[in-house]
Amino acid sequence: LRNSMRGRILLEEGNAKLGGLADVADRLANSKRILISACGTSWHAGLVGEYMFEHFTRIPTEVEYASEFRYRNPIVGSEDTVFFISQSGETADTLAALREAKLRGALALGICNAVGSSIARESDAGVYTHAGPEIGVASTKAFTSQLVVLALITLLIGRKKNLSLEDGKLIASELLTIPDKVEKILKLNPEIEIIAEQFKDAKNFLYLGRGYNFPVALEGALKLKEISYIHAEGYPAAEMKHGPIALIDENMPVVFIAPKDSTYEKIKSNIQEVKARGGKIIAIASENDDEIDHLVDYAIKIPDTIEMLRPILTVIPLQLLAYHIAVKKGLNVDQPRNLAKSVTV
Ligand code: F1P
Repeated sequence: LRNSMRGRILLEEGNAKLGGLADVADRLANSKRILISACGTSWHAGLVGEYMFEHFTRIPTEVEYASEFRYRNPIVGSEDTVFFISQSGETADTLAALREAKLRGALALGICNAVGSSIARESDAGVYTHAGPEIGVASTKAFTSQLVVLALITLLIGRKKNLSLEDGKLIASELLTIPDKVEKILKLNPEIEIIAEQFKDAKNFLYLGRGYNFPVALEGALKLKEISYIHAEGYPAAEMKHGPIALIDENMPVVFIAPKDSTYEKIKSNIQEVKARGGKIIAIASENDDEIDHLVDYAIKIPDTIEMLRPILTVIPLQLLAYHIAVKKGLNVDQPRNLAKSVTV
């Protein structure tokens, strides 16, 4: 995270070589469309990137599983930029999608953690997240670093496009506050461990969020699945009524990503709907939110930031929750069964 912050500072000084991205910045900013292609956790980072890019740069952006890219004859060409996000830089589907996009003339940009990896080498340009080696199979710090990089890229495109100076300054100054806020959240570890104890025997979990909190819900569910083998689903909170609500009873813990943002009022009604059906509720909430204590069983209160950077903070308690549940079940969190660090076939 701090390495990415250094990138931000260079960028602000106007002399950045953000992993070579500055050289292609004009083509990127003039793209007709941005596609983001990735797998697993990196795909969830891509979803956050879609929200950031469309919100601040107004370039139409789509996110796609790299594992589907080559099977659907995608319409991609020289006016498009395709980002390939991969912690390992070796994921076979992401690499195949990259080759396909390059063949079709798109600008192919990589966001990778592993220096010198195949995706990094074959991209036209890109950014290293420099999050350090991921020891465990499940991607965690790579995810938060990918989000920081996507915010930096939003700033880069924004500088070339229509981002207001005010917005730019706000994003840049908020980014500098993130490392201290992350430290504060990590101090909630004992509290999260106690919550994990209550839920370690659950058979299913639901994760819900709206807006920027939706990809975080997906990622929270994936972390739990990957390392604790508990079935978990992430949904946009508004989709709850279109199916998942049928699953809710006293045996279904529901995790709401519920910071005090523009989605808060709607999320509160979803919380009430779950409560009325006896579901146990854990909320990731803002540190100044006293109201939520009356609505949920457990509220994990974290420092706040601006909307686009919030996923960097809200995901951390979810990573810790999955970690503690897995440890309490006696599982090896670094080497979960059936999962490979790099899916190279
Ligand atoms: C993608 C990914 C990871 C997941 C696991 C399997 O990897 O799905 O998100 O945690 O390691 O692979 P990558 O392309 O980001 O390296």
